[in-house]
Amino acid sequence: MALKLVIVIIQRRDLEDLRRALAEAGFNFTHIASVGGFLMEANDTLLLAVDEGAVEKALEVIRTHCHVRTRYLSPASPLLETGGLFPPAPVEVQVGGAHVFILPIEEWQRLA
Ligand code: 2BA
Repeated sequence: MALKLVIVIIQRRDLEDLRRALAEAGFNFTHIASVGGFLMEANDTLLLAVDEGAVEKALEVIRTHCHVRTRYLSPASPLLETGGLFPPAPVEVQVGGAHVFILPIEEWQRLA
């Protein structure tokens, strides 16, 4: 059976639930602490090597445990820096549930 590498980027708040659910469903994974390039906030990346036939199950678990949240950003304003009176309105940003990349694995070796 073909193997796939599932790379999942999630919000930190979803990590504990998702870790537990993936472990209970029998998935092995590696957790890497990461940082989003736009918000520059801590998020988390999980790497799962799974049989092709188990990818849908993994996605189902991820879908169930990763939630969309609304964040409000206060953009830096050149006006404020020069003493202007009107701060810019916060910008609404939807974050999550999860970004998932699915790649083929050409070869997997465990070197011991
Ligand atoms: P961040 O890069 O910190 O992005 C956080 C949220 O900010 C994004 O949520 C999106 O709603 C917004 N955002 C990102 N870039 C933007 C831009 N240029 N203009 C306006 N709004 C922007 P999500 O889309 O749910 O992304 C959550 C995290 O997933 C990202 O954190 C990043 O770490 C990762 N990610 C998203 N797309 C990716 C991609 N194509 N490749 C690699 N990582 C990605």
